[in-house]
Amino acid sequence: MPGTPKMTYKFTNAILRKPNKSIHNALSSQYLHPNYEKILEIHNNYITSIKEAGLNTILLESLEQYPDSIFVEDPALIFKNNIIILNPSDFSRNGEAKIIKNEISKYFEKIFVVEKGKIEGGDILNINNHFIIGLSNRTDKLGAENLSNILISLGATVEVCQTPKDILHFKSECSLLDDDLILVSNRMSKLDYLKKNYNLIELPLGEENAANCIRINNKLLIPDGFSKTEEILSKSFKIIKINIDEISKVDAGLSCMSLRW
Ligand code: CIR
Repeated sequence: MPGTPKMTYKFTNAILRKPNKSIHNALSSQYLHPNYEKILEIHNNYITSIKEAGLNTILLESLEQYPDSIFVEDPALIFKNNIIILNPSDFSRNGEAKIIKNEISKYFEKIFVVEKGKIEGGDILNINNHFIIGLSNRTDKLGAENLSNILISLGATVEVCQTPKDILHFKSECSLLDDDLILVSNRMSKLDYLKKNYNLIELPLGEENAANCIRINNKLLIPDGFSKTEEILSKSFKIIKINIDEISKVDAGLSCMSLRW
């Protein structure tokens, strides 16, 4: 049973973005097109759940020109009340970084920008003062190195790992449950760095799409429809379930729809 929540998931605020109709044309490895009305419903449930977990929410205006822009986790990272603007790799997403910088800088003490290389928030797992950055098709060595330099200058430690092939983002198949406990898919469970340093809960086979959860204070938001995962996690956590079917069509999970601090 996890103890009192510690820093990494002790949040008071969340930034989200209103859904855009152009999400119909968001990036999708399966070439699927989500329905805007259904996305709105998921997003509303998500906001309600985040509030239920105790957070104040800041809702940014929708950006029709950026189909993937509700996934605010990818262009920015928050650490110790500082905002670090990242560098999304896909051409269709890269412009989100500059816009979110202008929108949210006012909430933070200092602003940093990763100027070189490519890096997206989905590839960054934060565990208290430590960060794991997963190299992937969206995050390259230069981006990881530039972000590492910023994080180290702010007093953090960083480990750069390789995200297993064919997984979009490092956090697509793992989530922090507690300070030393990570939920992982079978593929992620084989990463030496995770095996060596953390206790891992491995998802039941066939339920890999439940891997992206969010621990917020004493609640754990998990995707609906994964009964075996729910059974395991509900033994230790207060669960809130959210249907993510429509955002799964564009390879997204729960963490990508908010920035929390
Ligand atoms: C993309 O391919 O960029 C979006 N369709 C999904 C982004 C998901 N973001 C995340 O997992 N952090």
